[in-house]
Amino acid sequence: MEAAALSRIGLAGLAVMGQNLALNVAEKGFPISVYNRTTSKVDETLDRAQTEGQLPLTGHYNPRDFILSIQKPRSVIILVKAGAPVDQTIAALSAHMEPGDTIIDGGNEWYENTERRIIEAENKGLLYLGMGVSGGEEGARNGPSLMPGGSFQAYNNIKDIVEKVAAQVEDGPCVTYIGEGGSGNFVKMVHNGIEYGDMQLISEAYDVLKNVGGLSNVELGEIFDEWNKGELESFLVEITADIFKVKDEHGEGELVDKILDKTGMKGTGKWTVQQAAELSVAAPTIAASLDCRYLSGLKDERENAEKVLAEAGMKDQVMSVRSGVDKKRLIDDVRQALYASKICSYAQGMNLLRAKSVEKNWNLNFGELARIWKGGCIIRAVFLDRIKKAYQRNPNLASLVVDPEFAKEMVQRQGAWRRVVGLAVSAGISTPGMCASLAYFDTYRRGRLPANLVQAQRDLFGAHTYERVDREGAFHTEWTKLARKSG
Ligand code: NBP
Repeated sequence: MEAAALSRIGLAGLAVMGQNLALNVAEKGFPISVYNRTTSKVDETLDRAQTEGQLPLTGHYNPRDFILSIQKPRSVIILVKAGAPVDQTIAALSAHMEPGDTIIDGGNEWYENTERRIIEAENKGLLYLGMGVSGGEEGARNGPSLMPGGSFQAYNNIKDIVEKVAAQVEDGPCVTYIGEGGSGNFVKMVHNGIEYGDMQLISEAYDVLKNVGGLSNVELGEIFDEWNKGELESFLVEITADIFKVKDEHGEGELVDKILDKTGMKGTGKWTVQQAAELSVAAPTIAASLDCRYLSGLKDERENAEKVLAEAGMKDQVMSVRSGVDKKRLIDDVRQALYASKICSYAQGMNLLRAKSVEKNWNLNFGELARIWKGGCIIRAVFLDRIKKAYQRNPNLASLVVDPEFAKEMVQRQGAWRRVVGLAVSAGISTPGMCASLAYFDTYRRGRLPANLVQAQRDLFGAHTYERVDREGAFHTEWTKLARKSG
């Protein structure tokens, strides 16, 4: 009897991401073996492979048969829940793997877990990649953005596959070798942090237009459609336009108004903010977006606060601000405020990546990162091409804010940005992301800050010493004694 042909690659973990990525790989002409702990998902995937075009996909019901069905050196993608399930899956699969084979974890994994697993794999002679996958279900099926980091040799083993499977943009497939260690997971984590920031900023634009501008959902849908034709063109702006158009099938009006205002999260935004703090990198826009998710979760407390403060005499200022607003101008101002705020948010994300790259010696290529985010992923946007070019012009750019082109754009938009934030503050509509971005801009661009006073305070109560602007050295002053003497 002729032995069945071996598959080019294997994929274990057939939930949303795994199933769709496996079908994508098969559709690109690479025969693939699949496996899942609960075997009904293997059958589901086999059914889909048939109905979606008789794709070259074979199903396996135990780890041994699965591994032995793959040609050597074997490459196996794992797409299971991050954390312990990945270790358990590696243990089950690696028992049947041989030196030279490769494991690729495609989950949203904490980068240090990947670094630990790289060493564990090395001890067995196995190669290891931690590969960020972005784009959700649709991206996995039709072309995600892929961020593989770890063994370069492992990357070369699957390069032909991932380059075909990834989203394609005019300057190539949305995949590149990110760097050593857990760099692929780290980059994916910061991508998600930036995604938090983008979503927060868009929700603030919506809040200001709806409440200060008095715009209806129909108008909002039209405006976001319009914005999606210009500098803000992006997946998130496009889907936001669509959201405003969906009617509620259970009642009057649009569905968006019926959704409970509590945002869920899975942890990558929190990790991003924790890492920013660890590395002493300011990421206030991303942090504001995380804080807003926490506050959104306090629905009952917020409703109570609204009541208590109304009883204490709090008046709603929205109507009085709205009456003085030129709606057309507000819409244009909010577009500009959103764009300028986004630049600052991306500057924070990129600088976090740079700090980590220096710490870990990853040698990240920021232009390439911006390029592979241009397609497939949730933050894909025309604007990323400008970021790519900024880093191509100057790979050592201190901040996107000081790239000559972005600098010009921020200066042009700062008037509109300040008007929007000012109006929102007077109306009592919180715009923490836009405010954080503007404060970041205004702090970063000022040659002199009030940090001199903080240094004086630190020296007064803790003898922490201070430096002077006009002479070298560390100084300490007996502030209280001198103040009392002269006072
Ligand atoms: P889930 O994160 O929901 O995980 C479900 C999969 O994990 C199933 O295949 C399940 O097998 C398997 N699994 C679990 Br749970 N515990 C296991 C164990 N102890 N041993 C073996 N398998 C186990 O799947 P997903 O939403 O497809 O996401 C996969 C990864 O991709 C995650 O890291 C996720 O964060 C990441 N990601 C997801 C998205 C998205 O949009 N969903 C986007 C980007 C990245 P079972 O069927 O036997 O229970």
